Amino acid sequence: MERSLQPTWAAKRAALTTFMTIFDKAKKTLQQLSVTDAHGVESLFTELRAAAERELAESISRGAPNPAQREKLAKALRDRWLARKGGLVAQVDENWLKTAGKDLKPAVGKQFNELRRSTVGLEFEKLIEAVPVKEAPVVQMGLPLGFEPAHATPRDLTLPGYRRPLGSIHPVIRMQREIEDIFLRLGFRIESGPEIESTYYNFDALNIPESHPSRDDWDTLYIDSKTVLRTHTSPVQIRSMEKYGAPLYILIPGKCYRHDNPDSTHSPMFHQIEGLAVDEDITFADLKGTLDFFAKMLFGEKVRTRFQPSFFPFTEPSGEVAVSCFVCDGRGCRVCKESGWIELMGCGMVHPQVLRNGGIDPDKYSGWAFGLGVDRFAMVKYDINDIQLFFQGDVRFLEQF
Ligand code: FA5
Repeated sequence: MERSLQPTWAAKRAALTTFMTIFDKAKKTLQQLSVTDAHGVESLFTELRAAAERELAESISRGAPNPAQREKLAKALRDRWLARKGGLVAQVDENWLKTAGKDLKPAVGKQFNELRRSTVGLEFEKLIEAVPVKEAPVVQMGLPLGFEPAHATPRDLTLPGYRRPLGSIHPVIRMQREIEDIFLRLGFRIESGPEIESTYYNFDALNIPESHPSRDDWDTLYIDSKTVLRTHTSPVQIRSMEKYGAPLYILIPGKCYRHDNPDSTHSPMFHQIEGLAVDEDITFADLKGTLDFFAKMLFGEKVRTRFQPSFFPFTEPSGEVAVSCFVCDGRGCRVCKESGWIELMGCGMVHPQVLRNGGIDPDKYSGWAFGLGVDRFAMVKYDINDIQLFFQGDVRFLEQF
């Protein structure tokens, strides 16, 4: 069938709304805007929230030349968005929420509540608190935006704009992603679990008895006698076994908390990554092979791994893995503290009772697990001598990554 070259009525309307500002759209009903589904509603509100955030951020970044001007600016901004009559939020209430059909009402209502929450910062008192009073800088060719006196000199459009510097990925998260990428290539999936955890998942299900020192108040941050800030990512082993059963190949990154005094290698909040593989015929050789491959991918082909016996209540046998120093190749240097080796992580074969606690039959399946400290990995990889630097938010440190 030949298609007409004349645009349809709906196409004309869609083209028109494309060129409307979000403030024009707030004056129309959803029907007039041809918004017929929840996705369209969400886009509209996202655009409006972004406009509110932008106006707030611009006012804060420009500031006002004196307290009286700040009051004027705060009042104008508040009225523009929050005035009961004619404010943008009120317009949205009238035109989008009240006129929405039955099928769209829940989506519009939800988005409207979110809009109200995100415009709280535009209340008068909040604006007075947030907008700084800044001395007007002396400029030769005119005044920057926001500093015009009443007898405004024409703006100098050749002045540089306000540049907002781009952020970068935090070094701990960068490290975490690098580790995740290696295991994702091996077919592992990423899992997560709650940071506020029950003592059952954090301790009991992992075979950690009442008498174990890690359960002491001195080591663990308790919310109440049965709830803790998780001390490791291992509880997600049990949660995932319960949820998915076997076979299971997962990587579990996340924040952990311990009653540790901050020093150069300890932080009360830190990051771990747990690895867990459960399948038929899994042996210690699989564990060794996988972790050796992992170390070579992360630190370079030349490194060697060393496995030494250790103890964790939830693995049997258990081990500590070290890697030959990737800086000095094992000869001894500052990075490996002259030992030639860098301690990497704890690991072992999943204890049969732990498999059972996760609902998996240990006569049919076996598994291995490891747990490593991401912050300590980042310290080694980026040669950082104090873990506290990661959490102080000092831009001079963070912008190096
Ligand atoms: C565990 O937490 C075990 N769940 C690891 C495990 C998982 C073993 C699976 C076997 C099988 P550990 O307490 O050693 O183990 O902690 C693991 C790593 O977390 C440490 O090697 C260290 O890198 C890091 N870590 C522990 N406490 C802190 C802290 N306060 N600050 C920074 N990193 C820490």
